[in-house]
Amino acid sequence: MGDYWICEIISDKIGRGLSCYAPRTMIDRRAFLMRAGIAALGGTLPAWPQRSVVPSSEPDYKLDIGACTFEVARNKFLKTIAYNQQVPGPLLRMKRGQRVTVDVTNRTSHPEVVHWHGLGLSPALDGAMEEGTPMIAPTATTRLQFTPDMPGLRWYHTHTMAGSDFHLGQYSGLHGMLIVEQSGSVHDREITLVLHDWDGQMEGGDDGSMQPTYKYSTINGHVEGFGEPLRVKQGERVLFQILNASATEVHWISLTDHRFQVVAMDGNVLATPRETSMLRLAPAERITAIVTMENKGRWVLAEPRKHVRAAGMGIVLEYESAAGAAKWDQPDELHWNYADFAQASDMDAEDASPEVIPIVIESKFHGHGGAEQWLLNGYSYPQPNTPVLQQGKQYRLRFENRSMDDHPLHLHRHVFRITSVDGKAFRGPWKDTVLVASKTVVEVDFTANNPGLSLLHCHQQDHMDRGFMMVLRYA
Ligand SMILES: [Cu+2]
Repeated sequence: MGDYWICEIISDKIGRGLSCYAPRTMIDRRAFLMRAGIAALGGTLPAWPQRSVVPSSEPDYKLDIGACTFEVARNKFLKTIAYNQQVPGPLLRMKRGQRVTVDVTNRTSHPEVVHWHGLGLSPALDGAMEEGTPMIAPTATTRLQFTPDMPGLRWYHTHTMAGSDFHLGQYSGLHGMLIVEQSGSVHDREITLVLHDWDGQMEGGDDGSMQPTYKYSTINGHVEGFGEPLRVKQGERVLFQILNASATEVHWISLTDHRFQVVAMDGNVLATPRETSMLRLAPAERITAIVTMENKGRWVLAEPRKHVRAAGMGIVLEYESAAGAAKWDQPDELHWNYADFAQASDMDAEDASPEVIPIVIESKFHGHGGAEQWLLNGYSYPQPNTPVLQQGKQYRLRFENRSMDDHPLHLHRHVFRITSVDGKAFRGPWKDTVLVASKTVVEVDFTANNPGLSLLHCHQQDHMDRGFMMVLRYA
């Protein structure tokens, strides 16, 4: 068994360039020098595997979790943890129904776990310790095998706690897109955009709470004006695949002089696509949208909120042979409403009277500037009396947010349909994450069709770290 290099495996599967680095099975001088170089840049030297785990066959994909230093803005370097030493992690493309093997190596000094967000895998593979997924020990390699069954834009990310360390958990670079391909999409070009916020710190809010604030907000790991522009051609139909991988922040996206036709949300195709002037993505939400390129020029795609764009969240979109300064039109107001994406009734087999599971969301503060504790139905995780699902039955989660914060709620291993916001009923899109605004009630329906422990939690890192989780069980 000789050395093999990660780039050799990944380059034919993944649509972006990678640089070669450490061999998996042996430490040689070249790899050592590479890593010494990383350490010299200020990164932490990752723990070496004490013992090589050499699987009997080559995996389809490798994810290597380790220290990474990247250039976020010109001559501004950030240290983080990332997959395969790149930010965002490699874009994984898989085919629906085709079994894949993924080797994950943990070169950090703490246990790690990879959550396959939106894939509906078994609890042993899904990637949440609360469901019983085994953690990957420092220096260990774990081989995962699964068959992606749900087409569309999925993603993978760490599911560890961060506490007050803004280099850990979802604050880090441990996130990447996963596109499960299916035939039938009509577009000329695909552009992937991953949103993230970096270099955070906790700051006190007016109400005595502590909120994270960030120094950099990026698209694909770069601030506006640094890195390559998005390049398109006149007349193209461009498919945008957008993921908000921020640990805590809701983001908005607008593209000057262009409109988005939203064709899928959280990777799930909309029966009725909708046109909109801007997008809103809560943490973990994904939007797939087509933009027809019919206004030649150089334009800015950016977060329309000025302070977030000032922190870097923007990128230039450039038509072929267009010249001049990139143009930005500041939108006057923000607009996004799940109800705008109501789908026509199709009289399918959905139950008109699902069993309602009430989830009341509250916070408890511990003094001015102190940490809050999040309560679901009166208890922080782990709750003493969690809901028990009957396989095959329809349920309605009724989220009543009594807190002052908006929460992106994610149900693992299932998809749900948004069915009402603040008493207004509609047949909303199928999703796995929904933003429940402060002082509102949001209902989502799902079928209990995937037995096993399923984690329901706020995707905001500091909230889940402080008890905002609940495990649903099957009878
Ligand atoms: Cu939350």
